Amino acid sequence: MVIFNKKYFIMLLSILTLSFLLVACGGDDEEGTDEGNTGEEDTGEGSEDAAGDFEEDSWQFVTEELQGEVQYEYAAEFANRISEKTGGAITVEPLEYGSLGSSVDQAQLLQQGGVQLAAMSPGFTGGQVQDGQIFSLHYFFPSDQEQVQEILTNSEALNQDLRAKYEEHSISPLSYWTEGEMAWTSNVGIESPSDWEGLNMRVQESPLMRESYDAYGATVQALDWGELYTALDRETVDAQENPIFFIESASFHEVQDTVTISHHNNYVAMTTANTEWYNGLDENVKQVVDETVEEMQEWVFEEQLSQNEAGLEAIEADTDNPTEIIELDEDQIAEFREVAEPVHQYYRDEVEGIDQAIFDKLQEEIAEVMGE
Ligand code: 6CS
Repeated sequence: MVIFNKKYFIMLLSILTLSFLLVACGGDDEEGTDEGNTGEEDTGEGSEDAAGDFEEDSWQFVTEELQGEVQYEYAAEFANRISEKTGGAITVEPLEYGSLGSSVDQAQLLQQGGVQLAAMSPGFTGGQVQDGQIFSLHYFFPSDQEQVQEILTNSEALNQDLRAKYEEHSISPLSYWTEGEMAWTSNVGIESPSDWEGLNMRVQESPLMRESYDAYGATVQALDWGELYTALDRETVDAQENPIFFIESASFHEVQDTVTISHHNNYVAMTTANTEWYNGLDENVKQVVDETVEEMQEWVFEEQLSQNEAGLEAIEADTDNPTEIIELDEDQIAEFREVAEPVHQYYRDEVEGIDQAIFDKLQEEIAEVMGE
């Protein structure tokens, strides 16, 4: 009995060992097959294997803002996500404002392919891409930022038709997003259109911005934001518009007595790629870029929201530089609208090179989102 058991035990051990070896070999085979499948179906999301699917590359992503500000933080987050999705094969270097010249220089650099990616404000190419000036119209987009984001994300007029216009100039807007509502800063405290009389307003390089402020009776001066603090301090310009986070971050409130919450417009930024570079990307890389840009819409919405909230709190808490915050009421806004709305029609009917179909389509899309 004991002997049988010993034999039986040895036999059983042999069978188990053999089975283990067979399973192990079979397992290897199966794993090999799985790996093959995974490789083919890999979405590229963060796996080490993803590196094998992507050739090593490095891109530059230039922004018009400094570290900590919305555009730069966007580029940094984008860089992290691209690196993660490509298993570290592709690195993206975020660049802050000033590292490659002025905002206009940066736009030109993107167009020439000197950088692959840029966060770009339409205001700096308004002279070239006439239709991009639609973002300069006052009281055209809603004031509700959720609605603005919905329009920017889903609009066909913007994401297809306007994109095609930009692409004629080697700029591919992959997405449009809001950096928040813009407010006016000044020393006079702007509460009605007549308060603009005699003020010199700082604008970006967009001819339509001139028309918008001309309608209120102001003069305008195009200036890069890097020169704006000094210009306001020396009173060579009297007023400017920007989202609250940027007013605080660039310290414009230190050299201006008032901030007017006017609800007149939003600060729209675009994630852009050089068109020839983007079109030449391998399909799997293009897919990762598109997917990341899409995901970033929600991320950047939350980012601007928290930066704008923090900016307002910081301005209010800055007792060394007291700033009066004026919020326009409905009647005051109606006064501004009355003067601003004819500029919409002027833009549509008079500005040379405008595609009226884009204006009409976008106007309809806006009305739909606003439930009008
Ligand atoms: O006013 C400007 O020119 C700057 N404002 C913002 C919010 N971002 C960069 C831009 O160049």
